[in-house]
Amino acid sequence: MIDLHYWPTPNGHKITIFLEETGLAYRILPVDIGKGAQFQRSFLAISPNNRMPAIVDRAPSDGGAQVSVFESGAILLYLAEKTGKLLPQDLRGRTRVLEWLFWQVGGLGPMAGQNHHFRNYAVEKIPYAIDRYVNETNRLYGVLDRQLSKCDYVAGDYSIADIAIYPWIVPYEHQGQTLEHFPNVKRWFELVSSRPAVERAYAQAAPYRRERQGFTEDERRILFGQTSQTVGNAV
Ligand SMILES: N[C@@H](CCC(=O)N[C@@H](CS)C(=O)NCC(=O)O)C(=O)O
Repeated sequence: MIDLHYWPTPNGHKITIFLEETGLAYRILPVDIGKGAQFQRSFLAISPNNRMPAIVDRAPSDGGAQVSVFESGAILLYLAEKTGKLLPQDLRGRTRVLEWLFWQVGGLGPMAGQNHHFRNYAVEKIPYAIDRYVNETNRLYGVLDRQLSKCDYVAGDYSIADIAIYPWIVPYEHQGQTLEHFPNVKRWFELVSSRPAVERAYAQAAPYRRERQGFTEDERRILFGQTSQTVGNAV
């Protein structure tokens, strides 16, 4: 049984997709990031970056004490190694998947995240910041499109690379992008969207979704107002 500390955001969806694809038993422990649950001491003990997702594996493959993992890329890698699924074992196949996994966690995720922030969430609309992140997201979509012109999935067969990237393409309209400009991304996006496990993973989000758009003042302070001094006293 895997404990998944989760909230329905792109980084959270990565892990439910993996778990649904592989059938590993799991339970969701919600981390309401708008209420500051990510700063609770018990959560910081397993996720020192005060971000979700994080997992606790109570039955690790070495038979030892439970293992906790934070950072979505590290979690996907850990679970792929635990199950022997969705990550090739040969040197070249594995390296290719890891390249695109790291491309997502180091590039697409942070850039699209800042794009969401400045384009959609910031009270003050700063044209330079919006252009910078919309353009950089656009460049990254172009990189992905070129890669997907060579293969059905990002790194050969369907893998943790696709699982990491897909949830960051789902909100493409919020990133000021259109898939019509990226035909290979569009084809791949439709292919991944139609996977039953992906549909089941997104269905897990339903109980935690809120109707209201935008953030309250408290949520803005909790999500966008932290410094090194406030973490741990944020709630
Ligand atoms: N690099 C981290 C990013 C995780 C992350 O940013 N999680 C966000 C939600 S998508 C979060 O927990 N935000 C809470 C906050 O900003 O306080 C990963 O890939 O796991």
